[in-house]
Amino acid sequence: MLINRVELREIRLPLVHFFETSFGRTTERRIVLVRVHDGEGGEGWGECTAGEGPFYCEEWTESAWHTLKTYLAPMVLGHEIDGASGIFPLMKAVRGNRMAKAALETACWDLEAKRAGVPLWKHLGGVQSEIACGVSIGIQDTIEQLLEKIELELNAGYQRIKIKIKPGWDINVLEKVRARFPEIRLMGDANSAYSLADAPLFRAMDEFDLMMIEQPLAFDDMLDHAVLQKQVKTPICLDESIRTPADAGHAIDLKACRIINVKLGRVGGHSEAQRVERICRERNIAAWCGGMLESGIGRAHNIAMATLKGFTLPGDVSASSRYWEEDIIDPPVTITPNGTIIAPDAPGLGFEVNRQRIERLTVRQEVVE
Ligand code: OSB
Ligand code: MG
Repeated sequence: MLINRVELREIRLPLVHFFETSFGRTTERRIVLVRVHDGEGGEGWGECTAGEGPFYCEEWTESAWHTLKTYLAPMVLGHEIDGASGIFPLMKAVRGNRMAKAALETACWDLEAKRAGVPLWKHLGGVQSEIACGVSIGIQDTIEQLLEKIELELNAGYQRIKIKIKPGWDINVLEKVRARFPEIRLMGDANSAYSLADAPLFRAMDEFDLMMIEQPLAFDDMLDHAVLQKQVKTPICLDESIRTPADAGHAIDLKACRIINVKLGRVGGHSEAQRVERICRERNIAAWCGGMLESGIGRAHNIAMATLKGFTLPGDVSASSRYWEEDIIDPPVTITPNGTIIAPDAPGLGFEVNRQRIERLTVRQEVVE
């Protein structure tokens, strides 16, 4: 296989409801899409999961655009490779920038699966034809609004509820949510809003019987998380801290977490995600698929990844309609009444990319050949 053309596009896509975390509020996504061509009529699509600013991690829409255009696309173009697993190594000279790399790498996986005529999830080695889904609910203006949202998502069938927490929107909120919904699978995600000095707060959260608490401490830390995990019963789940398969191994060695959130962009694409999944599976650490407010293309890639055997807990992969008035794939992603998504049968991503709609949403475009 050989990539002879890489197309970059930035689209703007307004969210149906703002999404707020401890690091800020998003109302409109700026998404970089990548389309790769093999010169034989084959193409594949990928999505960059970087945010609009460098707040979740160092990457953002603008940095990914320039990195893809200036460095990554030229490194990949024109090289004969055995398959999509050969793409990540071609980009080795660029350090970090894994979300930019993943956008290109995942596009090549879609292309390869289409060339093979098989659904991407099977091509990756996925074994679950139906994946379990949860939702991530952002910080709301009032607790009443949050409770209403939770009710709505539970009625839709979602299997677990994650709420975002930050100082001032944590214990008080969890207490009310737990009182109203005593039985549900519930968790909190802090997006690094706390420090070890807050250990007593996390000990107090033990009484809410949370499935896990996600990334309570610094985005680049493992040692403090290991200290905190010793002091609390609730499992710690790492998100931001796990950027590579080596990170996953180190976090497990250090007992910094008991659960890992795997994000395709954060680890650099499908090949690296497969390695993280394998480490989790072999070392009995539960893994689940995280989300980054993806459009349909990134969402379809997440679904494919989440069919791997090690993804044993409900992910943050949910229906298109929770995010978008109209998605850029057809059909949009929907969930079953049991809170699952059925992996698609069609080759590659398994959803039709709506080019007309993408064309209308595009604010800039670049072709690297
Ligand atoms: O920490 O998991 C996170 C969204 C943007 C940045 C970070 C995170 C999230 C989510 C949303 O929780 C998950 C989703 O619904 O896509
Ligand atoms: Mg998170």
